[in-house]
Amino acid sequence: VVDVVTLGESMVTFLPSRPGPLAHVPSFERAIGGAESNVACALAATGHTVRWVSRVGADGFGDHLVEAIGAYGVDVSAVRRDPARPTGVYFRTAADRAADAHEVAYYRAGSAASAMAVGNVDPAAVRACRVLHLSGITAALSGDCLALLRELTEPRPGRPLVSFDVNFRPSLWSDAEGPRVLLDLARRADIVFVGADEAAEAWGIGSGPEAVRAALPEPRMLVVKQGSQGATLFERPQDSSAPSGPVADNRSVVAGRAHAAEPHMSLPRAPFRGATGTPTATDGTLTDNTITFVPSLHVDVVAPVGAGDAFAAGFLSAVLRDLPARARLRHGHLMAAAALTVPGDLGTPPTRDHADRLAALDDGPWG
Ligand code: KDG
Repeated sequence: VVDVVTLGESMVTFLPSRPGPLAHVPSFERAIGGAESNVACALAATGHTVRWVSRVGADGFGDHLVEAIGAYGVDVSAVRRDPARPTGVYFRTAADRAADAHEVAYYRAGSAASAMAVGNVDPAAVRACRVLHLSGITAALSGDCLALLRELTEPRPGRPLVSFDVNFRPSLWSDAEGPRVLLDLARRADIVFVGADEAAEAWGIGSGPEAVRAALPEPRMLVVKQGSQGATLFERPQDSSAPSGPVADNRSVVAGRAHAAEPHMSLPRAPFRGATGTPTATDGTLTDNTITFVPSLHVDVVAPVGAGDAFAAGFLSAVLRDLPARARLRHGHLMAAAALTVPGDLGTPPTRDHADRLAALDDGPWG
């Protein structure tokens, strides 16, 4: 049983040699991307056992992804090669000061990863973990991929803790159903990550964190990322009446959590136990939540892409180590800062010891 399994498409990423619109970029440098493998690499770099499950083409780009992700210490033995379909690639621009939006050009339709399906992903490779991390990108790749995510998030005995990053990519959704599909998947997860702006865009709700929680009350932990402001964690107390399931390796991912056989969609509401942090929750759906806000670190942002994945990795690392709410968010911010300050998706995260020391400071970066 590894600490974390992530499942999703990785792509060879082409980073521009200079800022500006795609039409004006003369050359690109090869790197690796893919939200779920980014999470895997960051977790492996910080000392966790991680497996990345996917499909890539039987081509040179597939070789490169498997080698590069494996070199981070990620177990890539469950990655399958598809001789009939190519590895996806994408190009992106770097924002210049005049226009801070960047362009992304995906070449991934019909990719090897888009053929991931219930019938070709080894269930044991996906389930033998403490945390299974998924994202909404996979849901957009194909009907088979969506069916796979639905299967993996099905509440059932023995299900690992499911972590879900909404990752709404409007350009990947050809129909208007995307936001609804993502909401339904998020509702089945134990831990959800979503940007406040992303939630507002997808679900047409207010972008305040409380509005996001009101739209998504089910996950036990909901992290609403508020860009350079910070991140808010909403956490419901664990329901001690939930039956513990037959999982042999039922170590406390979160202390005492009976995580095996919970009917996630129908858990009774736990009684109000007060909130730390923001005591502003007057909405009835928030009264059983503990709410913790931690501001972001101030860094000179080079490229924001990959920061959300790094945040998820830092947070999950702290969940796996049973750290309290504030430390979980701080570890998320510390990992995100490493990704924000490099052009590619993957920064060099602080060592675990260093991150623990930084997260424990009372002022300094958090002041
Ligand atoms: O989170 C970073 C990813 O967005 C990037 O690596 C590409 O996975 C990717 C995607 O589908 O957008």
